[in-house]
Amino acid sequence: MSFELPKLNYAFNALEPHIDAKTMEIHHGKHHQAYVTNLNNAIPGSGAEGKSIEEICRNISKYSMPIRNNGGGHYNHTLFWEIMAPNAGGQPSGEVAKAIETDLGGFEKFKTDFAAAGATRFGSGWAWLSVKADGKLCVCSTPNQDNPLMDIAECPGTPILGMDVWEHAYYLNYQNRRPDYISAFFNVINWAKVNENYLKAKK
Ligand code: MN3
Repeated sequence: MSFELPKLNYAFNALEPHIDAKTMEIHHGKHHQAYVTNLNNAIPGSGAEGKSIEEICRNISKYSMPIRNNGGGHYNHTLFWEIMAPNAGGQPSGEVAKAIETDLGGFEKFKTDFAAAGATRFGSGWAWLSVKADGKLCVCSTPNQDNPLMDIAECPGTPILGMDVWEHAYYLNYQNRRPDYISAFFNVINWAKVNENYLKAKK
C-alpha cells in the first residue's frame, strides 16, 4: 500500500481570484505529488511500512529526514486542500466558532494572530489552528513541512486548519507579498470543514 495524491474537491480555478488556477495546478499536481512520490520511495526499510500518515507524524522522531519532510508535506497538503473551498471564507460557524471566542479571544483576534503566525514564519512553513491535548484551541506556526501532530513540535496538537506559507503557495500571483496572500486566504477557508475537524479532534 503506497500513499496517493488525493483528488481536489473543486476545479483548479475554483478559488480565484484569491488563489489562481496555475498556482493550484502546480501546487497540487507537482509539489504535493512530489511529496507523495518521495515519501513512498523513503518508506521501504524505514519501519513506517503500513502505517497511516497520522501515525507516522505522531512518531516522526523515529524516522529519517526524507520521511519527516515528505510525510509532513503529504499530511499538510491533504489537510490544506480540504480546508479551502470556493464561495467560502466569512465567519466560522458551529462549535469551533464558540471555541474561537472562549479559547482565542474572538474571531478578529484569531485572524490577527493567525495572519501574524504566517507572516512571521521565517523562510518556508505553515500557520496552524490546532486543538491541544487539554482540548483548547491554539495558533502557532512550524518550519518547513513540520506540523503540530509531530512529536518534535514546539506547539503540539491536532491541526484543524493549516495555511501553507511556502513561496510556491503564492509566488506566481502575489510574488513576494506574503501578507496579501494571507489576507486572501481568509476568503477561501472552508469553516464547515474546520468545524468538522474540530469536532473530530475533540473526541
Ligand atoms: Mn505547499
